[in-house]
Amino acid sequence: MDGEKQQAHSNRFISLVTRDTLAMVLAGGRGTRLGGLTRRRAKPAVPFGGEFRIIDFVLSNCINSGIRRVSVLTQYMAHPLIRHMHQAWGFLRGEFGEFVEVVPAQQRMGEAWYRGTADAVYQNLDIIAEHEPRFVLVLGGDHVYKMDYGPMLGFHIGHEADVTVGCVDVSLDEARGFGVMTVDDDQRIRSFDEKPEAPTPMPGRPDRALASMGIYVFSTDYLVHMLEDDAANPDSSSDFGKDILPRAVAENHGVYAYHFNKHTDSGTGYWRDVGTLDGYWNANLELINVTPELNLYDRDWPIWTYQEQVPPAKFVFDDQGRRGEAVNSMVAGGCIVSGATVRRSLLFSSVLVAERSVIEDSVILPDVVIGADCRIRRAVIDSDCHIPDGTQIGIDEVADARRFEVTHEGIVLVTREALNG
Ligand code: ADQ
Ligand code: ADP
Repeated sequence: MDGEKQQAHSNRFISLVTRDTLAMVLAGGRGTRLGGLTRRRAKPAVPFGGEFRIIDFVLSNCINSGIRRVSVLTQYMAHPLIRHMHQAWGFLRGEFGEFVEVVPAQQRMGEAWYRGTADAVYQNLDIIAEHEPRFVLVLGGDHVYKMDYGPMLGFHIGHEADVTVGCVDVSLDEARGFGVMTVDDDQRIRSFDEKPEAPTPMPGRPDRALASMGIYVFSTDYLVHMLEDDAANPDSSSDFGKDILPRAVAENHGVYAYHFNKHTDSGTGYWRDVGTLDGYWNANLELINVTPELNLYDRDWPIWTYQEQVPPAKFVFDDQGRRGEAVNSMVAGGCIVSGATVRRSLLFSSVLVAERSVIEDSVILPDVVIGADCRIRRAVIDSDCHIPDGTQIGIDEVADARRFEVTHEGIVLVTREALNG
């Protein structure tokens, strides 16, 4: 093992390790804090960044890290996700033992659907048995980030860990929504509390806490042992954050923290939990900045996805000679802006904006039609919405609140249900 510890930092070694890793992506959660955006699709299938879906980021991380055996575990509202997976992620070659596969919840271990995240993996232990990987990388399917998992696997081996938890530092206020840990000088986790009321700050950083990213490297034998034990305990909610990790720490197993921010070239590292509508709106509009933290132009780290073939975006004068334009905005293919103005907004594919409308600070999902003379500010408009001529959104708070979901930061979510209801 000592030799291996030393090798853990060499690149060749890491490529062998990533090849001996199976990733299991948890993509079944509902994501209720995204409100109407997840009423008919699981959160990992929510569109993001003009042409992607949230799950594309974690899957691209796997492929770009050299992990080419990936099972995506689905449950809630899986259909849009499954369709997207087939369209975008069917390109790996089965004959080389590579795959990105969608696993439906199928009650393999009895009558029950998945109880928690650990149970989702437990009910699919046969996939692990079939592939016999040395390591299992458990990943959440609902974060937007760029991360090379190779160094985290190297860290796991270098520390002879049973399980390694990816973590980031966040404000104490944010920390209440995450698993929060404390570590010793060797990065060994000494306490782990899921969503604590009063998060413990980091030493010397009274305003920050170390939060779990919900991603774990497990040595396979250890994972199997922990999950089988947990399954035999009727009092467990079978969740990694609530049950497995606190128990592993309490029983003094080798539980280590891999601090993502510190291991990136910039020392910061882009990672966003787009779990709330405010967070979702903000993370999308951040992409419009001149030098956004998330660089989608990085040829060394492509984000793979599926996009329908559509013509390039088009900006035209209307028949009265009014200019159609978009500034400080990103506009995907298939869009037409005719005699209308778009500012500081992100238009996904095939959005039509008609004469004299003005759109500002908004995120418009695919296939939306915006009629003439509309005024739209600080909104997220779900796919397939048809906004009638003359509609005002984000102008009159009281009127908005009567029809739509409005966040406490004043972002208006427009869905088909709300428009038609
Ligand atoms: P949460 O995000 O609150 O906290 P959870 O809702 O369990 O945890 O979701 C974790 C992942 O599992 C998500 O990707 C979700 O889609 C998926 N998931 C949930 N239930 C599932 C099921 N039944 N089947 C398949 N997939 C399912 C977790 C950790 C925290 C950590 C945060 C980071 O528990 O410790 O801080 O992630 O966001
Ligand atoms: P996603 O945006 O996640 O891909 P789609 O917008 O493609 O989901 O919707 C999937 C299908 O459901 C499409 O055929 C779409 O026209 C239809 N659809 C969208 N919104 C609704 C709705 N509110 N009620 C019924 N069907 C809808």
